[in-house]
Amino acid sequence: MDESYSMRNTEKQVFMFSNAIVRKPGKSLIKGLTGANLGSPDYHKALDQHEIYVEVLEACGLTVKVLDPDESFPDSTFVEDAAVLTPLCAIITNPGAESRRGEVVEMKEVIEEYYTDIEEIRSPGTLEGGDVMMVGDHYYIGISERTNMMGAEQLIQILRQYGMDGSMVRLEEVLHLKTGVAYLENNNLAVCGEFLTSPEFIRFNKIVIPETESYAANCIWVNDHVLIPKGYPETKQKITDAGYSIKELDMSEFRKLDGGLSCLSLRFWK
Ligand code: CIR
Repeated sequence: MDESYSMRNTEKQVFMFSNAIVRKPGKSLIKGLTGANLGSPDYHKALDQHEIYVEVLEACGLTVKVLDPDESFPDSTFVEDAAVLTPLCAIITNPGAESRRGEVVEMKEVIEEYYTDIEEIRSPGTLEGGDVMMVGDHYYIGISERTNMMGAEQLIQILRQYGMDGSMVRLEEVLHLKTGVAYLENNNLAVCGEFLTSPEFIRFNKIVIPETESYAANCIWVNDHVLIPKGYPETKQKITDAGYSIKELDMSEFRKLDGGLSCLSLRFWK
């Protein structure tokens, strides 16, 4: 077992991410899936925002592998959905969105550079990484339009083989689980909308994100910083009050495609 991982469990120590994988948006981004009704993203603006995203991850201490754009998959900049990376193994997903299924082929090759233990979610199971929230060695899995029970069951089986575990959370209103909830370590959960009353999350200290700022519920903890989207003052105040150092990023173009901060990277420890 990975030494730092066992330390996490026995001493309740949070350990830091060392790496991230991202993919630059391609011009085909404008054809990405969306239910947002906010218009088409501006490709050049998206590229600039993505570049800053990478710089911020680097400023948080991560080594970032930047993949070239893949024009054949308009949503492929949202790399989070193609894999679930744990300290002990990587799981290649099987996206529920038909147009995104092929993204996993190249992602698997990239992940092979870092992991030897690689598992896969197989049809008819579907699973997207945006539906998977890691809390220590437990993974909450959203049952959504993209992730079905069979996909979630497969993931739980895999996690158990490696001494971890998972459980399912049903969602009705948002795209992915992490559209509405973010674990910020230290038992703190940023939470919005339908997840405020989820029995699964009763044990956490809740940082309640107001409905008017629901997009900001997709924020990410990166090595004691919390990255939040720019333009959400109440969220900024609440997370600052919880003791975190905040980094704000303009996410306007990715928001037009229902994409948030977590979706743009796979963050891990290799
Ligand atoms: C999609 O609908 O698949 C993309 N337009 C957005 C994916 C966002 N990913 C995520 O929340 N993990």
